[in-house]
Amino acid sequence: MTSDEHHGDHRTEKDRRLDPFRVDKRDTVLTTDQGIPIDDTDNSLKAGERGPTLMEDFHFREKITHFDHERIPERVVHARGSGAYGYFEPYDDSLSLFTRAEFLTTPGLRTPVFVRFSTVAGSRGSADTVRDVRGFATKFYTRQGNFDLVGNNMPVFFIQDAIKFPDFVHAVKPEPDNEIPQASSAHDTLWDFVQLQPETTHMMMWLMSDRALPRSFRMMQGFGVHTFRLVNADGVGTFVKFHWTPKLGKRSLVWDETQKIAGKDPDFNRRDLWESIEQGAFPEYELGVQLVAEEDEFAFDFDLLDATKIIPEELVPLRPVGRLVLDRNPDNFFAETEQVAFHLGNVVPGIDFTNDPLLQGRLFSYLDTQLIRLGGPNFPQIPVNCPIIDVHNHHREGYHQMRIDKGKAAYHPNSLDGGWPVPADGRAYHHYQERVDGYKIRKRSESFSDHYSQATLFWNSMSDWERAHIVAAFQFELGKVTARHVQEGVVRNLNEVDHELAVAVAEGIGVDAPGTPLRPNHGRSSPALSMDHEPADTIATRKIAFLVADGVDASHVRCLMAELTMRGAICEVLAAHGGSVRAAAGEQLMVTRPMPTTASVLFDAVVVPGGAQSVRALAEDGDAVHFVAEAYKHGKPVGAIGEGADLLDLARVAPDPTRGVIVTSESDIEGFVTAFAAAVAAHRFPRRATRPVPA
Ligand code: HDD
Repeated sequence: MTSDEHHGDHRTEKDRRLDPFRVDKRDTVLTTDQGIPIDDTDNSLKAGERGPTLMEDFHFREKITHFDHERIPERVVHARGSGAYGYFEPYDDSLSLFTRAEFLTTPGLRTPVFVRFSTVAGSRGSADTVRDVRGFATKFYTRQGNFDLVGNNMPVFFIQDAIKFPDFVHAVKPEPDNEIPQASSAHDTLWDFVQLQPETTHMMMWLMSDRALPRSFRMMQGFGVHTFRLVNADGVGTFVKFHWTPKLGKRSLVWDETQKIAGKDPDFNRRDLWESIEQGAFPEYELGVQLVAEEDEFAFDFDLLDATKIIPEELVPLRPVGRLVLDRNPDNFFAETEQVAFHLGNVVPGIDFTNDPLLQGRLFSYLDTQLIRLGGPNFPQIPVNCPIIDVHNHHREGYHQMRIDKGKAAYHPNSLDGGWPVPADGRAYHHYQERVDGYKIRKRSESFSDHYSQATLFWNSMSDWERAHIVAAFQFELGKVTARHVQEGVVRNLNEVDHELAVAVAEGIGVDAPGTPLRPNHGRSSPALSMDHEPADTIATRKIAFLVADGVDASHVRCLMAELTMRGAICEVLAAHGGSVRAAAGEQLMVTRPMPTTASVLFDAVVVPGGAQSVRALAEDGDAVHFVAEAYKHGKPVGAIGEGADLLDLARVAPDPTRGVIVTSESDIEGFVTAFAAAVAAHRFPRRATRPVPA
């Protein structure tokens, strides 16, 4: 099969450019790296069958040497990631008033992209569902060169100046003496840093919220975080914030669930991304921008250059620009996802930087890190990193040089090689002409000094259940902290955010609650920050478990599965064993997977179909009872038909159609489908009273 056939008609220019590097092993024989055919790779060359291995065994030496050198340093942060290719397409040309960037302004132009999602703190092999920020890094292979938007799923950051980044990362990473804990912020050093560095407060509110527990990379936002600058053809600049909004809505897991998933399926988010693309359910996001005219730079009560601040959408609305679709998995994880090298300095004409000191520092760090990670200055030649336009300059040599640059003159200007390559014409990148004037000074601007107002804004914008989750998260994390003065320090900072929050956290961890509010809560909120009113309009790619045993009413299962699958859900039949069960009417019902190999935490919803014998058997099976109770506890839709209701009873789950527990008689399957699908679309029912449910 050719690559064209494999990828259908939707091949991007990037995809085509990867072809010469793709290696297909079909119809080949085994060779050494020098091309020498090999017929035995199972036995080393020895002096006698039981004798010592010989130095001259070039195949053995080459094989082992290559193996010994297979690892490269993992990323110092964002080590664990998953990537996918796709394209970006703008809706119209309306941004051309603000930017020369063609990929943002040419309707119908599909720009190839590679996106890498990641967690931040954990090692490359750590679990996906830890409490952490998620990276959302996009490389646009535009016709004007590569543009990298290296963002996160939270719109603010922990620190204001890049010089604090090593301190922050050292604090959040496993502690240096024993390298514990892995991929977790719940430990002394992080919270010590947090209590002493109040600029972290706003970001910590986000990190303690369910934003840190995305159900899927396909169901989380992305943010460029910094204020960047768009520059139009006349050289006029406009401040801009970039936002990605997922088409499937913003959806999160709950904390207990994430911890269990980390054991049951540490690849949960990675698998979800991979499988949805394989199944043709392509993740999609809308790019939106917030634009602020240069003359409005000082129109806000925060500094646009301060990366610990958002621009509330109620002040500057989001303007939709285009859509991002991820439609192809990489062929090789290491070659593509591991070797992709993002860098904030990769900008195209029409996009520029601001003096945000966090952004400025990143402009140094990303290039620097790739040099050590990818072993030298030629990493842009690695296929995933190459632009889709040809590259010409006088860079030469260095480790792993792949280009064979012809000619004598590797310098500019030259006459010997005809002066080539010549300086570009009007297409060239021009830096925004900003007047800069000031004393050299090692000082934070006064305009960066309000660390609490937006943390309060975030808190005020949360619904009741979101606040409860935030309080529980602070209690959990600080409950793991052993240094009492650190716990107290954090509570003191929280009292600057909101008195009730500080009191609730203090009570949970057993330190003295602050007696009085430091100041009245400012009372402002930004509804756009809450996840409580996400549209509940789709069940696409939601995973629904059907619990069955011999004697199940298979007609219900088939009918329900057909209806839910038609709406895009993924239905699986689970039984105590693999293979099939014998249904009530005598026919076989195929089992998708045995229950012991999976768990409720890997599904979005559960249905117990009718069939007296089946439900009796399930009632005897602790796994099945636990499955239902746990799904309920995690706020998931739970459905039962006919006798299925008995299993719910046993799991202490009472029917409550307003809170996602849908129970119906055998005669009203149609009504059940409608109510159950609506519950699945609503995702979770966090307002249930779940404390007494053991699970
Ligand atoms: Fe960073 C990786 C996002 C601040 C230094 N960062 C990295 C990745 C993402 C971000 C998504 C993974 C890219 C990939 O998938 O390969 N980083 C952010 C955001 C920040 C931020 C949104 C604040 C707004 N980062 C930041 C600062 C510094 C760095 C202030 C250093 C001064 N980041 C790095 C790095 C990494 C990195 C060390 C590690 C691996 C890499 O770059 O390629 O250079």
